[in-house]
Amino acid sequence: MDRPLAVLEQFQIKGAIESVALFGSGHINDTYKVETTSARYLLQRINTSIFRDTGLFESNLGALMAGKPEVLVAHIPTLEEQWLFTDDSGTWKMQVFDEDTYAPQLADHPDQVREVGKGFGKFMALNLPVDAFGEIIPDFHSIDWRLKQLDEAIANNVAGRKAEAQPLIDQADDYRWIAERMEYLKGQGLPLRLCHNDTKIDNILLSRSSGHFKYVIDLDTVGPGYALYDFGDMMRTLLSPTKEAEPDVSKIELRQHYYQSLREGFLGECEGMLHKVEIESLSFGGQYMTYLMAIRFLADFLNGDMYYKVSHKQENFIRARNQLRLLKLMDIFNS
Ligand code: GN1
Ligand code: MG
Repeated sequence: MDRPLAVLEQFQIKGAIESVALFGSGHINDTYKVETTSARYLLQRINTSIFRDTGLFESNLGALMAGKPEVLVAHIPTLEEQWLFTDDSGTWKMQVFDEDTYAPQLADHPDQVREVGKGFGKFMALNLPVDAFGEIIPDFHSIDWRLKQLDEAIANNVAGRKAEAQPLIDQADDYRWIAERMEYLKGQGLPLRLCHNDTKIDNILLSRSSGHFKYVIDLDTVGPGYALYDFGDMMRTLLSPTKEAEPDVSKIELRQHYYQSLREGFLGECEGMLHKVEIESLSFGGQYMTYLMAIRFLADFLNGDMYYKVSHKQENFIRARNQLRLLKLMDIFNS
């Protein structure tokens, strides 16, 4: 608690600090909610073992904030007019917290799904020049790189979990065609876009009063990508009524009417800028992102939970198993 307090003084905040408390459920960074006598903020310590290039992180954030887009929560500069503050306690950033908003954890109504789709559709429709941004985690959404990491994790078997993971490894093998399909689509001229690259349901803030979309949050991974990445990660996190670590695999479902609402919400905002090949590959995006996350969770399980925060030693196994189950349900999108 002492550290965030000292760090807070480095940002241009209003009012006297009343409270600072841990907040949220991200897997990577530490987030604190800050209340002052006149405003509410979120302070975040960036995990620099994952976001290593803080210079690029700051320039990406600056490029995003330059036009002060309405779809993004305002960020607070430091006293030196920078977006990040670094000292020996870490690298920190700060943003406004809007009390009228909430981040939905699970989708429970098609209208809510439409609003989430609308939010990330508006983000896509910003259509910011992709060349002004760098890839903060190189090859972040490259399925080839993720499969290579999985293969290495299987070969090294550092945590001795390979035998236990074998049924999941076998299921994952059946979907290697997804990598080939992606290559094919790139060959068909899929254009690079400025993507959010982490379009989970809880990275949207909805208004508590109206239920309508208010802001896109978690801008850490904004950078070059393909429209199907952003649409796909929404499918991954909105179509099933379950959390990533749901213990009961039989509860995983694919709600097709939610898929329709999601498409309407998203395309209603950005259809005009998308090429035919992008629109036609949106549902494949769900398969792509679900497969990618299955591989990432599985590799992390095999590596002994080096990357994702876990609360017990089965958690990454369960996350991978659940993604593979969802992926199986997405076979209906095979054309
Ligand atoms: C991580 O930390 P969080 O929850 O924003 C991950 C995403 C995954 C997500 C899965 C930098 O995001 O790619 O989709 O977990 N972010 C990074 O819940 O690896
Ligand atoms: Mg994130």
